[in-house]
Amino acid sequence: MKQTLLVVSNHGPSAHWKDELAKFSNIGQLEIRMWPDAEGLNDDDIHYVLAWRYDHSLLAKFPNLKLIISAGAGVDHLLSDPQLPDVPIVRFVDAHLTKRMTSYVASQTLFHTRRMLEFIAQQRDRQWQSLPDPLPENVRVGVMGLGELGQAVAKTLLALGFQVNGWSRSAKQVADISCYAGQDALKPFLNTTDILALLLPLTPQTQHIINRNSLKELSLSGRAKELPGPVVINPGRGGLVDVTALLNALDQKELYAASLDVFDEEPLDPNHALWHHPNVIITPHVASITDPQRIARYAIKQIKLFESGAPLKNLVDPARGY
Ligand code: NDP
Ligand code: OXD
Repeated sequence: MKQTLLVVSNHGPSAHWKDELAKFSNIGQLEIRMWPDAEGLNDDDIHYVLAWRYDHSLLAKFPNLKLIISAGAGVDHLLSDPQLPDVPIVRFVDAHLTKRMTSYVASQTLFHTRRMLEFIAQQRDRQWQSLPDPLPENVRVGVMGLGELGQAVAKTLLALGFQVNGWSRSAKQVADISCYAGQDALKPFLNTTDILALLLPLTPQTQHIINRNSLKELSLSGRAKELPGPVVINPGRGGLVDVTALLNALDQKELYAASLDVFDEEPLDPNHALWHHPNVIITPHVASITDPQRIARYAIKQIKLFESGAPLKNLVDPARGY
């Protein structure tokens, strides 16, 4: 029987996604459509969906939907859909996605520890003044979330010579990384973290986990004197951070700098105060982009697994929220 994979996204995966999917789809009866081009299709013709930030309520229209594939590693765009169909969900886990994320966090960690914000400001004023920078071995980077991306980031930072702490829900053992787990360990983790990298999923438990109180706990003692203050790097999700508290901490000099890739509302409002803050680096949700060829190959692989009755890879647990 003919099967249909529908690609749904409000953030326009480019038209060539369809061609990429077609390249890997040699399972005969799979038709590929890009929403909203569903001409000639009925709602009950849709069996698989590849989704990235779509209009909630759309998926509920498809009574024969069997599997949802998230085109991103994060699934908050799906799990926040009040009418999400009760079918398995798999998320994107990919070596290239991981490499891009490690380079983003490493670049921002090096940028801030080398005090580049201040050098860029000095350059604007043609000012020639040296500033001391801390040795990596004297800087403690804390990675919140020790999953696919967090662990890879932690290992890369370790290889660059930084001290690395990690925090997750369940206990972990990762060589040479001080691992903290659970709510009770959050304060000691933050107290010994100078540069905080957020690689948590957005769930009801992690919403605004970085707030006025948690920011005050950062890097309480033992920070190298060459690092002017703690730093927050957020490529996770905008909702992890209370931005008002973050701006306040920057203005009070409790925080030295922030690198932000994700926001509650994207694109970020052109009038938002974050744009103008001298100690904030903003990138437009590009820390790690989904490569069309790789997501196409991945989606087709998952559909083949499903069709053959084999266990799916990277299944999401909706009750856990990620
Ligand atoms: P994983 O699911 O592999 O890892 C999530 C980690 O977060 C796990 O270690 C998990 O703990 C931990 N965690 C979840 N909830 C809690 C909690 N309440 N308390 C403590 N720890 C918790 O996800 P990935 O590493 O693949 O991705 C992380 C996030 O990165 C995505 O959800 C997405 O939001 C973001 N992302 C952003 C991109 C960008 O371009 N900006 C690109 C790709 C992803 P445990 O190990 O115990 O389960
Ligand atoms: C993702 C993202 O979750 O790009 O993969 O944000």
